Amino acid sequence: MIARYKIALISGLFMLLGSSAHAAPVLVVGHKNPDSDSIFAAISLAYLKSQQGTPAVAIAQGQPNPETQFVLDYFGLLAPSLVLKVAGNQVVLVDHNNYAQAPEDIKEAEIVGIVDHHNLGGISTDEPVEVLIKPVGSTNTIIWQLYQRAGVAIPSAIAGGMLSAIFSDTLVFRSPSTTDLDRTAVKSLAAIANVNDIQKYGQQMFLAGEADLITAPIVSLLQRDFKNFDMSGNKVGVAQLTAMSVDLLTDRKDDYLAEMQKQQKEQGYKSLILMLTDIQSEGTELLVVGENQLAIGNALNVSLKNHSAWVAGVMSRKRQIIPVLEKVFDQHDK
Ligand SMILES: [Mn+2]
Repeated sequence: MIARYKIALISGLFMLLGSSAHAAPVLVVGHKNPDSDSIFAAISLAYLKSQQGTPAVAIAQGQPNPETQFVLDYFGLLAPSLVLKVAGNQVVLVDHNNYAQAPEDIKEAEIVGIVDHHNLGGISTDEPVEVLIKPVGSTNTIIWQLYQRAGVAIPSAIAGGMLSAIFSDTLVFRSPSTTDLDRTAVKSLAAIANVNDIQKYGQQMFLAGEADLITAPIVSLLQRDFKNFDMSGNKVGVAQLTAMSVDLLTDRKDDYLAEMQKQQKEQGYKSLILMLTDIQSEGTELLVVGENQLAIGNALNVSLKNHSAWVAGVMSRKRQIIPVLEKVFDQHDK
C-alpha cells in the first residue's frame, strides 16, 4: 500500500516537472445531455481555475437546451465547445460523478477534480483527486462558495449564468433539494448580475425552456434531460421534463409512453422512467415502462395506471426518485 503510494507520488512529480512549459488546459465538463447547471458549472469553474493560475476551458457533451440557450443569450455568454473525446487530457467533472454520465473515453483521461451535488457514483482513480461534493441544490452553489473563499470576483455575465443554474436545478427554490446556501448564493449573484426581480426572471427562464414542449419531436424531448444509471447491475434510464403548466407535459403522454416502450426494448433498459414535473402545483406525473412497475409504485405510495401516476410533492429526481429506484433494484436483486 505504502510502496504503491510512493510510486504514485514520484510519477506525479515527474508529470509536474515535465508538463510546465506548454501544458494543455484542464477540461471542465458537465454530464451528458447537459442542463443549465452542467453548462454554467463548466463555464464558472473553468474561469475560476484560470484566474487561480491553472489554465482551464469549459467543454460540453451536448448542445445547450432551450432554457440554457435563453440564459446564454440573456447574459451574452458563448456555449462551451462540444467535445466528446477527452482521452489524454486532465479533466474536472462537474455536476456528475459517475461513468454513465461522463465522456465515453473518460477512463483514458486523468480525472483531476470533481465538483458535484449528486450521490457518489462509483468513479475510481489512480491518483489522489480533489473532490468537492455537497448536498446542495446546484453545483453552481458550491462553485459560488469557491469564488468566495478564493476572493475572486465573478464577472457579471458568469454570475447571471450561475444564478440561472441554481434556479433551474432548484425549480426556483421549490424543489426539496433547495438549501439556505442556494438562496444566499442567488441573492449574492443577482446583485452582481443586475437581476433585480429574481422571481420574474426565473419565470421568463422557465417559459423559454418549455416553449417547444408541444412542437419538438418526442425523441428529442425524451433525450433532453435523460440520465443513465447502473442500479445493482441493471440499466435504468430516468428522464425529466419540467414546465409551469402541466398540460404542456401531459398532452403528449401517450406519445411519450410509446417512445419509451420502444427504447426500453431496443436499448435493453430494465426500466425507463419519465418525470413530467409541474412547477406550479409541485408534483410529478410519473411514467414507468419495463420491469418493477408495481414495486416502484408501491415505494412511492401510488398505484400506476396505464404506466403512470401523479405523485404529489415529488420534484427532485436526485432526492426523491433515484434513492427509491436504487432500493427497488437492490431488493429485486437479492
Ligand atoms: Mn445539477
